[in-house]
Amino acid sequence: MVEKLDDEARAVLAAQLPDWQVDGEHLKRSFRFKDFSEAFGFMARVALLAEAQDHHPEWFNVWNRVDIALTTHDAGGLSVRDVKLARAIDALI
Ligand code: H2B
Repeated sequence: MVEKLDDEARAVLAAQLPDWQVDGEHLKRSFRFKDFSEAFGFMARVALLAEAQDHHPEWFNVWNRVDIALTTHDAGGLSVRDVKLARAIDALI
């Protein structure tokens, strides 16, 4: 069972993941693309990462916009799995 991040680990998230916002028990980032095709292609690549990590985003798409919120349902909050997936998503951009 994965553990929630402790206060010390949460305190360094902003420095570790400067493009993500910590919002309660979620890590959030919004992406804008040229059009729907680019946005959906990105989502497909994220989906493959998510499957490989067995860790899945909460997300919302409208045309060229993709909003991603990461949390660990099994832990009831943020865990290292969210940090790992956020880093992998950043590496796609
Ligand atoms: N994704 C997220 N975001 N949190 C989880 O706790 C989680 C998941 N658990 N994907 C995984 C799948 C779990 O349900 C399966 C059984 O491994």
